[in-house]
Amino acid sequence: MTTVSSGAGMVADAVIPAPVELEPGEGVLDLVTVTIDAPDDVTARLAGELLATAGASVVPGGVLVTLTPDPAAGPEGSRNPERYTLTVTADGVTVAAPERAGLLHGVRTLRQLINARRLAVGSDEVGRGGTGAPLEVGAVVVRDEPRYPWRGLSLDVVRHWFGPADLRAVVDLVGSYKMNRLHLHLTDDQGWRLEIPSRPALTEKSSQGAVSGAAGGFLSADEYRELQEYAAEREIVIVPEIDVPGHVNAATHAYGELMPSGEPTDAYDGIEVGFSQLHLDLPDTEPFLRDVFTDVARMTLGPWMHFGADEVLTMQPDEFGGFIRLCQEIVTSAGKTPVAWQEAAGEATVLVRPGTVLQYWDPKPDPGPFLRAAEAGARFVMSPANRAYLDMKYTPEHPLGLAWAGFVELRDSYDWDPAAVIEGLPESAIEGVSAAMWTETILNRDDLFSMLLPRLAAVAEAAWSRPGSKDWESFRNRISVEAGAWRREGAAYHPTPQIDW
Ligand code: TNX
Repeated sequence: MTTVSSGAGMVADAVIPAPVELEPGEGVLDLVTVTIDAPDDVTARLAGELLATAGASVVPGGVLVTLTPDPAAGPEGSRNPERYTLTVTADGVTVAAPERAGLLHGVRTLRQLINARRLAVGSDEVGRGGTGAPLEVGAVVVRDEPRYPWRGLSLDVVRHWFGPADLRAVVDLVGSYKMNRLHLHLTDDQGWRLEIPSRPALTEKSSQGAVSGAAGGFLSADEYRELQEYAAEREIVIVPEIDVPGHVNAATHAYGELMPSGEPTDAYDGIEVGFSQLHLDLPDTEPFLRDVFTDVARMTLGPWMHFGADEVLTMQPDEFGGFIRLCQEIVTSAGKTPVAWQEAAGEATVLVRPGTVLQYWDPKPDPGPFLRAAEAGARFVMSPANRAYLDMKYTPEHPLGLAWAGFVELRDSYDWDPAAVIEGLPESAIEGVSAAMWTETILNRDDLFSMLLPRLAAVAEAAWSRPGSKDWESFRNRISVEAGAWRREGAAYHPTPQIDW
């Protein structure tokens, strides 16, 4: 970040992910009370809610916070659709952006500036907001834009079930770090978590289980729509994943005709992977895939549909290739852009169509298949497990999480460049970055948040900020400031010794 330093104190140490440019000015503004002027009511309400979480009261006659459409906003010469400029002067606040996403990003930045000030005046703790101290934010101009368009979290709601209220909390969290995709892993061996109107048995027979006998659940079509609308208001797109042709025991438990024996498989509540599969040559397989993907496409507001393709350990390459081609055809015919795990690149033969998004998770010594896939027009979302799998334990002693990809401390999630993950991959093939949270050992919202925080903020910075703007020591400070907001909101986080809390 370009910081022209003056007397702005904590300002430069508040914003996560690090902005492109932050220029402190002269004077301060007290933001205890604010009045929001926005292009529409929904944006005004959201901006008000965000600033209220930092401790500002939204009232008539407060300091004016003006959100204004402006194509000239952002870093000089930027054409990035999410760019914004936040200007704080002694007279008021303006957020300018060409699109609504940028307006929200500017307010998110302002939320962090106020939060930093709130911490400094000692009104950090719950119930101590009424100290009467001013919330003085120093004058500043922030000009900002993201490095990558896809900045997300992939969340497994199968191994343990997280319902609409938890998912809305996750949407809010993701949004607060300017992330804009929430990918939901909705099906796996242990359960099926989305109502499919043409195939009701999927949720009737396979939604109630989870790992180790935990309670399951599913999103009804209405709940799924409401969640997507909630996310869309915050400029976050929900990406649904129906995982095939492996990880399908919930499907084969509901529909025996998907098995060569014609018999449904038993319910499964363990945590092994790679044992279940569909069969390309069975007559009921393709109709099943068409029904499911067509329904999900119809129910989905966003442009993407993820069809899984990971860890099919029991299948020959020919059959696997047939599935990858078929799924891309079905998803594309249903009007969506296919997304799949890296295995869909293909090994010897390229399997991907131009435009298909591959999610890279298992760092491989041979980049060949991925470079060939990129040449064929595949796009990449980077989720390298040793950096971005936030279900990995922080340390060997950590009570939650798995360890197959190693231990992932905060600094591991922070210190990496998405453009350097696959050697030789052109930067232009990178769509973005996604953290991932698998939930084999994650039982409830506190478990979930304590694994996400603080590491999600580190991955968000890897996705938003260019290497020249990033700095570990600065990030350590900014995290300790941001933690004031987590404490006030009662969000669980892991107090890693890497931070001076
Ligand atoms: C691998 S990586 C999986 C998941 C597990 C996860 C646990 C990938 C696409 N699949 O099935 O839950 O490891 O970390």
